[in-house]
Amino acid sequence: MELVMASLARLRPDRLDALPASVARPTYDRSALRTGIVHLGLGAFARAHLAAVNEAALRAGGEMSWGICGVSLRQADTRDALAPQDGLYTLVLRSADPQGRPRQEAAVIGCLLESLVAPEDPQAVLARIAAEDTRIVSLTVTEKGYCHDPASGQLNMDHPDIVHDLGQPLAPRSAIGFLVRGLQQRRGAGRGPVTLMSLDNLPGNGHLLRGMVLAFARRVDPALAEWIAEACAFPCSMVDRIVPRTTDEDRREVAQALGLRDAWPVLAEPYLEWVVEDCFAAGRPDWAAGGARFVAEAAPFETLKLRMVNGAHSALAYLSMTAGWNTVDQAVAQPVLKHYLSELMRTEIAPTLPALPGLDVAQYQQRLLRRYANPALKHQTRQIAMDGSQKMPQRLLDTVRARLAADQPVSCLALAVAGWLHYLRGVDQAGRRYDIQDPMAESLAVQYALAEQAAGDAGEGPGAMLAWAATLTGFTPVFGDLGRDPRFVLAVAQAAQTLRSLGVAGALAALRTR
Ligand code: CS2
Repeated sequence: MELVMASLARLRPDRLDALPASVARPTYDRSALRTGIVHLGLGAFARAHLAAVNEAALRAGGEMSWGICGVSLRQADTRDALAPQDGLYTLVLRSADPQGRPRQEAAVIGCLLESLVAPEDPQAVLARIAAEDTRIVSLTVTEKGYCHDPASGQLNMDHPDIVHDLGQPLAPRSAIGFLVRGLQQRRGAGRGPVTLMSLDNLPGNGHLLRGMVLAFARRVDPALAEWIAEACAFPCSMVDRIVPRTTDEDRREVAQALGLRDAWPVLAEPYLEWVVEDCFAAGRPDWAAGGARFVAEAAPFETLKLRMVNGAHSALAYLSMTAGWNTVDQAVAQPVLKHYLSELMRTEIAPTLPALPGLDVAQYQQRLLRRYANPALKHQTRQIAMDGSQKMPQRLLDTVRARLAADQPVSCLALAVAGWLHYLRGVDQAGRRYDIQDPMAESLAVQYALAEQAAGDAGEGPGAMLAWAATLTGFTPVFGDLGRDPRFVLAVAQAAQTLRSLGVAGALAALRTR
């Protein structure tokens, strides 16, 4: 197979005519496209979401000033893969028909005009942000890319990248550093304001980004901070599309479908949602042509999505890591887990959601379970399990807070939280070890060891798990003050106890019979 791959010609603009007719491709004059969007964080998600919607707007005859310059903040691998293809890549939407037969739709995306690698040439990135033609700077840098304290949402001024960037105007490392230093150059050159648009899974992502940017800018130059606050826009948005990491197997399959070799295609589910606040400082593309919805306030949509899609995803991922279920479809094929997720959503998450006109929560939940069950995605539970410290607050703990404030039970949510804590042991039920990938991995390991010690000191019996849960939920960077609520600590202790004594399937079944 490798030989076949190597012998195939590479995807390139002059070879688009060789593609099978079923593969969509740019229908606009790519050579006339100019860069209006600088995107920080050129991962698979941005290429399957923002770029796909932007491409649809161009194909629908949109303005030719909205090409994208993608920036990788760390590695050169995406640029290295895409540069020989002149930025072209394939987006494959995968699903299965009701009989489970795979279905897919492929499109070559053309709106990525340039890829930069920030550590190689930070000044080129700053120059792009400051360029006359740039009107939107968007971000998918994941939760940890904001260098904030997950529980409080404040910029962490002691974060090594922030400390570094405050002293390095021309060579920042963090997204926040690039934004502020780029805007500083922009203002210095007398250019107009831009829109700064976060597309990460964080509540009030626009407000959060604004807070981080202004906190950093105030340290650099208060007048700059004032200009940004007055002139730039920070729309919040809810983004939704499941995009698993591309594997070599995917590369081979895409090559077969294309008859050309694409070094980095992206695979995604067909489902896509993007609800974005219509406040832009310097215009925007007509993304509605690609399925985006413009609203006055994105908050209720964000809460719905973060609590349902991401909350249930994280619950599933941690329990699956312990149980040894490797992919999301494999996990939801377990009746006990599927039942648990339904109950979690129906009885504990849904009642905390803000009202959204026209939303049928039961239908949303059913569709979500079908999306998880998509057998063509092979979405790894370990991918979702990453960076739990950054994800827990908005995905599960805010929901716990809302339930406790209404004096409602939290047993399903507590099982998800206990699932995360249990996962931190780094070993599954069959004794297989895995790495904890988390920016707070070290502190979490220390806290975990303290919890084990506290449990040991408390001796046999229920007191042991209570001491364990109290120590772990006392980790304030993630739990804030939630660890001081005895109702929560008790619920987590009970859930952790059942996980330990009955295993994942047993604990899920026990919850069912309660
Ligand atoms: C997932 C999300 O990796 C994760 O943590 O929960 O990336 C999820 O697939 C998307 O947010 C779906 O829109």
